[in-house]
Amino acid sequence: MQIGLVGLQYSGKTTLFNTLTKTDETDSTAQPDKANLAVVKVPDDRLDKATEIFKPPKKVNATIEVYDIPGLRVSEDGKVKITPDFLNNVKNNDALFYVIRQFSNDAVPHPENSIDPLRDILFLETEFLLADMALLETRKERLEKDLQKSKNEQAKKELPLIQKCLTHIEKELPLRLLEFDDSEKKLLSSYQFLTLKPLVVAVNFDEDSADKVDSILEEIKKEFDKYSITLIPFFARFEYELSRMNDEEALAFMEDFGIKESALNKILRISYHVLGLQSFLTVGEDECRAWTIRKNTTAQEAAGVIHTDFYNKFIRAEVVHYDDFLHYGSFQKCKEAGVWRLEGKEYIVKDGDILSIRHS
Ligand SMILES: Nc1nc2c(ncn2[C@@H]2O[C@H](COP(=O)(O)OP(=O)(O)OP(=O)(O)O)[C@@H](O)[C@H]2O)c(=O)[nH]1
Ligand SMILES: [Mg+2]
Repeated sequence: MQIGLVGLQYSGKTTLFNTLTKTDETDSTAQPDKANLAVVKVPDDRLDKATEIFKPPKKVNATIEVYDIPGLRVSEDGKVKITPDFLNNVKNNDALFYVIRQFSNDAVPHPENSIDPLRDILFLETEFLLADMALLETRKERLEKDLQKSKNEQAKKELPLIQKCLTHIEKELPLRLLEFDDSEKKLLSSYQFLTLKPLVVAVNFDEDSADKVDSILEEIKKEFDKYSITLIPFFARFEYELSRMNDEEALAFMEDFGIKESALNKILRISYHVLGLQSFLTVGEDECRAWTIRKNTTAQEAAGVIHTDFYNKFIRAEVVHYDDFLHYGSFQKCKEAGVWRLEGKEYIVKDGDILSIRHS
């Protein structure tokens, strides 16, 4: 699973990346064209608690990859332009985070020389719509040609789907608003349409404008409600400082500023949700571990995430929900209470299930 940080130059992407990954990649003022990729641990209270109980030498969090893409800058004609390199970088992500600038900082001028989050979001959405439209049109022509030549079964199936997407996108609406059935989703998955990717719009405020957060978000919501986006306000500079502190200092700092959850936690939690992901746990004295799965994953598929052998040789899954485990305190007590179960391969795993796979 990979999240791409996307935006205009100097919107705070690398600052956010450094916060999320606890790395120190040079900010864009020193190395303008460098993209950064890192694996981030997904914070998980349940896993922490399970580790306290079982005391294994090893704790393994679920992970997510974050890709920091160099922002769009002004080209020679004085306008901000989309480039093929940029589009290629954006394509390879499972979800997009638009990092939108709301902070002022004269040392790093906004490429449009003014702060206007609505304009910047609209710019990205429009460019991505146009890129998808061009791809759909090319594909449509290709399929029509194929069908003229022969009775290509694949093309016969795909053409109405491409047409459905084109009709929608010509109304200037992103593809993520369309409903698709499973076979359509499969056909679409090879294209990497940009407006089909789940989207989070992260607006980067400075501490001085904290009192403006609600009104600015409200304005954005009003304008983009129809686009089905998730909005997150954050304070890149401040959060970066916070991520360099030890836990105690950070907690005191957050209390002072009235912040309940760090951006790191909030962003990862929301991304998980937007991506339709959840986790299950495996616990024991050797290792406690959180595993990432999509919603509606079966017990056999979940077993396959641990090891392909577990998928192939799956017999049954022992299942207890984390909440029940915590409530009763041990597997034995869960058995006595009837909340410990043996489930077959079609069982749909729930977020927070503790699994143990029986295999041959
Ligand atoms: N005052 C202030 N400065 C910020 C904030 N966020 C980022 N900056 C500064 O703005 C400059 C650019 O930030 P980056 O995070 O490198 O921006 P970027 O989006 O990665 O830029 P590109 O990679 O060029 O697209 C850095 O010098 C940051 O310190 C903020 O919230 N407040
Ligand atoms: Mg950068």
